[in-house]
Amino acid sequence: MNFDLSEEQLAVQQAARDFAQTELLPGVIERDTHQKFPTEQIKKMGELGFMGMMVDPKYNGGGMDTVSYVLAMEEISKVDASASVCMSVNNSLVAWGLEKYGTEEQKKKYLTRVATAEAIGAFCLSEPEAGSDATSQRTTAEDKGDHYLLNGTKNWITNGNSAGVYLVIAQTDAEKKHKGINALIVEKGMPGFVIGKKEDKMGIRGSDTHSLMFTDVKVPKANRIGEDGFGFSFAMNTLNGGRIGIASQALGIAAGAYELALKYAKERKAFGKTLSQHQAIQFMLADMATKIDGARLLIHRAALLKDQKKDFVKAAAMAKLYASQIAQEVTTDAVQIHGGYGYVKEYHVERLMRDAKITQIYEGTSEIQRMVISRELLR
Ligand code: COS
Repeated sequence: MNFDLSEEQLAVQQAARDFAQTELLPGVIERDTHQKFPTEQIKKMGELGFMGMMVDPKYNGGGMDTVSYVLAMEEISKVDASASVCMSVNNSLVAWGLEKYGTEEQKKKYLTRVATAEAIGAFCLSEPEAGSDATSQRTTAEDKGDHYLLNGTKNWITNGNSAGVYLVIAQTDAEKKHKGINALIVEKGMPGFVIGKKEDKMGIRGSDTHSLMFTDVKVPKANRIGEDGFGFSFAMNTLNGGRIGIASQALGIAAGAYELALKYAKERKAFGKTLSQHQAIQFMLADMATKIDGARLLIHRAALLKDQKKDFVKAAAMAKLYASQIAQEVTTDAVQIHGGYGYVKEYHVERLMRDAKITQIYEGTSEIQRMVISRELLR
């Protein structure tokens, strides 16, 4: 067992930390308040290689390992969870899915642009009546010979308006249930594809979450990922890895709030001494730091297993379940340590507390993670 990070991994971590402080921190409160997508920042993240970190360099990626990716995700999430969810979806769902299962033609046409965020990716599985129950897809992709005719509505789609490339899951043959589902690459601007309403969210307010409507959208057969009927497996396999990204986001949110609380506790005085000299606060900080370390170890193990091409499904689900849980607890404690200041926007921790909640919901709720974990334990 080796807990040391390589020089390259440390450099990636430092670069992400620097970027977050210099490029993401300014304006993060305003973007949250006004629900403004970090367009310029994501563009720069693409140029710096944060948007296709694990992609092969021949498709414009960074060729890095998953451990480097989770380190960068943690640093970006400490400051701006809206930017980091865009980064997570782009890297671990869209880029990974295209690279692992796409044809050479699809990789050249789409992955090369997704990896640099020239075209941001979106992953479209959830529907108004199919979130956790993902096999109940109502969106249909009717087989018309050389193309599919796509009809239906997708909900809560991250990067919904800012994306250029959409991976859409749809039912082709309902009789075959989940084995009749396909994953299609849809481009923004295809006739019949309309971006629907933007959600007004509790947290990650800088990220653009939309519903999407498809009416008789003609998607060429060449845009199907994998064999006919592979769509549900594609979605499941992709989400297995995506959960490592969201776990890292939850960890970063927790760690960001903890770092702010630690600093504040050393500065703020009450009853003639700093907060950090009160045992009540010391014990809170100890619990927060222990939870963060526990989450980090689970995440790094899941990332390492993935890099070693070993089975990481249970490890990823455990990492997401735990990291998202402790993100609730740690951010709430960080607000508590800040007292009244914690409840106002300028001190950042209230935003982190709001941002933390979604990590227990998207890319598989905590209940779904428990299903995944217990199935692995009991099979
Ligand atoms: N990894 C790979 N394949 C998986 C899988 C996983 N974690 N979980 C299920 N599958 C496969 C199964 O092996 C099965 O395929 P085969 O019939 O070829 O063996 C298929 O998926 C259907 O599985 P199952 O019969 O268990 O389906 P269920 O409807 O009972 O449950 C769950 C599937 C609940 C695990 C699935 O619907 C799920 O993960 N839902 C959450 C989806 C999600 O994360 N939504 C958020 C949207 S993205 S923000």
